[in-house]
Amino acid sequence: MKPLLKLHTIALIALLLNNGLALADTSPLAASCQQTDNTLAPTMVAIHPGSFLMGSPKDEQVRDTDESPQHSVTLPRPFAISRCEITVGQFRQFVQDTAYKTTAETTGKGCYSWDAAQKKWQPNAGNSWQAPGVSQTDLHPVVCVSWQDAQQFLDWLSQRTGVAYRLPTEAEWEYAARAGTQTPRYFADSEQCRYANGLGQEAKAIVDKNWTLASCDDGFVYTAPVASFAANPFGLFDMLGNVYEWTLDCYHDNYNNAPNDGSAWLAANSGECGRRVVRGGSWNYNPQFLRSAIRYGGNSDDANSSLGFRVARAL
Ligand SMILES: [Ca+2]
Ligand SMILES: [Ca+2]
Repeated sequence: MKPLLKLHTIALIALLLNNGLALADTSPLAASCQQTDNTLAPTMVAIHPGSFLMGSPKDEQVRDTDESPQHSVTLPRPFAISRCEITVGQFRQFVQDTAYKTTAETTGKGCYSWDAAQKKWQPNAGNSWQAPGVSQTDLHPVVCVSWQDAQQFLDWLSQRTGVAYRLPTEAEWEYAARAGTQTPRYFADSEQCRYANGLGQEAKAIVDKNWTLASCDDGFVYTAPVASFAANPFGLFDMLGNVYEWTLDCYHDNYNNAPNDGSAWLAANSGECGRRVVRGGSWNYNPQFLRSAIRYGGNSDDANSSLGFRVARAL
């Protein structure tokens, strides 16, 4: 088997080079999220084709019924996914180029934000990606962006680079997050603060006393600059935690009749396309809920200060 594996690896490297994608390197992490030869293009990681079990087993703690039934998915082709969540700086390039106004800014709904005094999420009409109510630099993940805003960013990025970018499908997202693991998360439970920005002891002051926090301190009460934590086995940062991520798929409340080839599941089988699947949990998530299988349907025009996105493309 070894020679075959070697050939496969060589072929993939050739594919990467042909597509102008960077292989994993050891350059400073934040800088590695953006290609240096094309400042518009996010750094992408090529993902091998393969099979995995999507969803959670019935005995996984705090799972929801929408993660059932667990089913086998085979992705027949390689694809690429951005190494990091899209940053404020990357989104700013788009807005500066197009004068785009996000749904939070145009609908009057603003952005759902964490009210640390009231200890609950509240719509805040004054909050947007530029002022999400938490302190952000250009290296933080962009938040307060709706699914519709993500589509506009992707259209612009595709036009400017000549490459068709899109959101990852839900199956691609979970395959990339699991990175070969079948456990609830791609790190040991005791290692949360090394791998993910979730709720640790640092967040004590902003959450209700009854909330469960990790026993460690991860150093970030709200969002962290992308790639502040260790990568998963595929070299992807913040798949769990930091900010939730939009995917392409319409929401279904279970996996009955879900596609098994990694394609996007849209309106078929009563998909709710006004809601899009959101993945990965966030800085505001109880450790038990930071899981590769967790999912919910967010209204496509909703903006939230714990919700952003990453991009994907075919190879
Ligand atoms: Ca945290
Ligand atoms: Ca994330």
